[in-house]
Amino acid sequence: MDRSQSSKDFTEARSCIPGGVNSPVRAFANVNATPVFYDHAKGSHVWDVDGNEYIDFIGSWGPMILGHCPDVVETAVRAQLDRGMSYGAPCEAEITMAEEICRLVPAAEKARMVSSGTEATMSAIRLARGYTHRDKFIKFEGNYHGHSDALLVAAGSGVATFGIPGTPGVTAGAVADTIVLPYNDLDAVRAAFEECPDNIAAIIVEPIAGNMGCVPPAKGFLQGLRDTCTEFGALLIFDEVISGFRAALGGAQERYGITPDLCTFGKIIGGGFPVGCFAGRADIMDALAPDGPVYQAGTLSGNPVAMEAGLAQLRELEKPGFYDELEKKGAYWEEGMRRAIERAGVTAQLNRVGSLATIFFTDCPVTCWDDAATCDTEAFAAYFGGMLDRGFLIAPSQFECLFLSAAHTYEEIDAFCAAVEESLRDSSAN
Ligand code: HOZ
Repeated sequence: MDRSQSSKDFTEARSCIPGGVNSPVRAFANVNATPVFYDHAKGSHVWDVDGNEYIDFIGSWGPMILGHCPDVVETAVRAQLDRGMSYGAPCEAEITMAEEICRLVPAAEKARMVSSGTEATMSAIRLARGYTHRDKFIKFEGNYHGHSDALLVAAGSGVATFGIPGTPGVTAGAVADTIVLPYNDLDAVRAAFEECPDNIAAIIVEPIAGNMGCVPPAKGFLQGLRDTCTEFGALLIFDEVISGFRAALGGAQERYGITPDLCTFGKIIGGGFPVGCFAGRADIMDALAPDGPVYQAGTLSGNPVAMEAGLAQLRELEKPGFYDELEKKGAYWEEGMRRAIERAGVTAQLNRVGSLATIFFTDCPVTCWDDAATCDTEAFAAYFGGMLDRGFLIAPSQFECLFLSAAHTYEEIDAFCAAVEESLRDSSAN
């Protein structure tokens, strides 16, 4: 496959953009490849600047649950463009969006919009600290909550991909109150609270981890977090930037039946436009300015184009049977993948929750970061290269998810699994 124009673009990009990319994982640096520069995308397909066509299983890292550029979202965006692009002032679409979120998400009694997942989690932590008058919070190894200072410790996603132990620029002071514990380890959570019973403001957790690859919560883990927070007067924050409106219409909290105090969203609720949101119990949310003392603000927050795009997408997700069909496709993908792995004779683990999945190149089940870290990332890189050359886009890192969308057909999933078998055979033969 000729990708010479992508290579030229990457060289040019490196001269004016650090690393040639605006987000590190996109650089393909850990899969021994140069990035594909996209030209356009529609449904489950992407075309690059060399004219190559791919079936895409990245889906912009989650937002494109209907596939790229769905007609309903495009129509809503075009209609809004006739009325303005950014107001920096209240508009009715913001109310509709907040009402939708509060209707669909169990924990949400009030919601505030921001412009990215990073802003949402950063603001939720500040709110939790301001509300509880406590300083410390717990996060889990391999969970990624965006790149704000206090949360950038033992993080997943690009931090895990590039093996960055700590980030210069994040001061010791900024992370002094961040307690980092292993995912799925309730004993460690209990011990942290016993050591510090009165000063932990919150636990923030990806209820389905999606940034060390897909790692489901162990049975009882989320319930245990809920109970411990309640016992010690701390707040439970679900970071549903990935799982929100994907694991179920009401997110992981609906899927597992555990209601956090606060939750964060992004990706899907923007319909492909930059969006974030944090939501939760009204008495906590009311501590935000202007009603309360906890400050948070943003010029593009509640941007009308993003609101209309997100609302158009949410209306599609609410149609009867949407999640049942997505679940069915996920199960079909998993069956095909298990067959492909077996036929290729390689050792690998498959984790899947609904339309989120990861193949891990390791012989141990992956339930936490220490397990994920045992993966053979060179084997992943070879698999990635084989898939790319066969016209399939998957996340360029062992520590990210594969995203299925409603636009993927069963035939495309069959073709994907056949390509997996070939790629695995090729890479294990070399
Ligand atoms: N941290 C993001 C995925 N978990 C990266 C997204 C991107 O590069 O766009």
